[in-house]
Amino acid sequence: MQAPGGLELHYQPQVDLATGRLHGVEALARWRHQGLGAIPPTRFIPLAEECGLMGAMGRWTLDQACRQLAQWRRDGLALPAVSVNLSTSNFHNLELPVMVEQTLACRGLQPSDLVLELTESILLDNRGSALQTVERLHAMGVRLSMDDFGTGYSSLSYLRRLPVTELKLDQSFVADLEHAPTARALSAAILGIGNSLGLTVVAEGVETDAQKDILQAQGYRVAQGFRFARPMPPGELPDWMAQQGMTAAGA
Ligand code: G
Ligand code: MN
Repeated sequence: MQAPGGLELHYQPQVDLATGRLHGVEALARWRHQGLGAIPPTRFIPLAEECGLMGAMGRWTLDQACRQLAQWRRDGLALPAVSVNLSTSNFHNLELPVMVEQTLACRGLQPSDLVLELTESILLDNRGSALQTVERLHAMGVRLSMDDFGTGYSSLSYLRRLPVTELKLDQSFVADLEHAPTARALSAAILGIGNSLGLTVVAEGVETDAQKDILQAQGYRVAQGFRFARPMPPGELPDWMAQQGMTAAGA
């Protein structure tokens, strides 16, 4: 599948704090424009949305991330899963589950190899198609992760309606952990919610040792952020893993 001009995926490791192993990698879109340089996702995603390009972008991202995971595994890397960010409009497409199934089959992957990140905004639309799509994906065995958890406007009741298996603690909480007792209390509370619902909670945007230590003391198992690695081009991941002592398949 051809990449929309200048679009590429970088990958950021998610680290299991207890074992030091990889929990997975998150695929993050980057757009390099010939004249304008690097354009941040906060700018090009709304643009793509406006231009009706999100369908094409979602398809490309999904295929690209799956292709890359399969390639890394052929290269002998032990990578449990890849997380892909899809937009709310992608989840409104009732053909998404079939597309995911075909992509996984085409790349020789299992549904459990894929995590789809969504935001609670998928429930703001009451057409019901997003919920249907999400339920079908869940039934197929694809895992769903709630991104930016703790920052939205809706009530917690959406956790009862969406079959997610993972919450991602928003990086704004992590940024304040060292200095704001409220942020610490909220991150502990969010882990409590996750634990009591049997969900994995991933702390995002971990930049410092102090943040990592606080999260670990609170019982967080998985963290992601510059403290461990920046999002990197796929060619750099094998070296990063080797430096961390994460080399052989199944290790
Ligand atoms: O929406 P989502 O949470 O998936 O976006 C994650 C964004 O945060 C990515 O664009 C990624 O590059 C960025 N990011 C990843 N790790 C860190 C970090 O440790 N600090 C900051 N400030 N940003 C990060
Ligand atoms: Mn994300």
